[in-house]
Amino acid sequence: MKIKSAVFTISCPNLQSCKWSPLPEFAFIGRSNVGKSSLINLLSERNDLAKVSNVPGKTKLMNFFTINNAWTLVDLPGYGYAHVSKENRADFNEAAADFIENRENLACVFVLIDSRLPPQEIDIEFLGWIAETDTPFALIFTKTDKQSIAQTKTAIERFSNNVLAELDVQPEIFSSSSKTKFGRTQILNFIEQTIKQK
Ligand SMILES: Nc1nc2c(ncn2[C@@H]2O[C@H](COP(=O)(O)OP(=O)(O)OP(=O)(O)O)[C@@H](O)[C@H]2O)c(=O)[nH]1
Ligand SMILES: [Mg+2]
Repeated sequence: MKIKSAVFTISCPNLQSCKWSPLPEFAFIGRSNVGKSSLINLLSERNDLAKVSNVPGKTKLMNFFTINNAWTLVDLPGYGYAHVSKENRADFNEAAADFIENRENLACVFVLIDSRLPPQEIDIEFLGWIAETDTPFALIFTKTDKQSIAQTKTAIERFSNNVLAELDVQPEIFSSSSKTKFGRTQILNFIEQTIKQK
């Protein structure tokens, strides 16, 4: 897919303030600092579309970017630094949870996992939660440039055997590096296919 245009449209603190849109939306969520904003910049081929930072918790609002006037990337706040919700959902941003459960035109949520770490409790909890919603989701193992291909493969296998095996739904799995651009084409192809199936 060629990216002809990538435009920031709106930031929303909650679902109610998100404008209705006919365009399919693809959202990115994961632990703070996992690389959500960097991946959005990689996919859109824009270095500074989404704000990247070394300070975890940089993205606090839900940020919307319209691509090719045809679909939307949504940068969701990272979990792991948010407060625990009152309804005892997993420990992640309540607005993001509401968005994932109730946004009508949400086509897919990409859950980002740091490929260098053993399965993290908060990721396990989040996946357990999202698998119980009707929302389609896929996984992206990030920062693959920081280790060997074999190490990433082992990490994904370990995650699949220990975490995904427990879920009723089996998500697509991608890996990525915003430094080497690895994974960009596969993720964009998946987005393109998902839009066609709508
Ligand atoms: N080497 C490497 N560094 C990365 C990669 N992706 C992100 N980073 C770095 O990781 C840090 C966090 O990246 P962000 O994209 O801001 O992470 P985020 O998930 O949006 O973080 P929050 O908005 O705080 O939740 C930055 O210093 C990035 O440069 C990657 O693929 N490879
Ligand atoms: Mg961010």
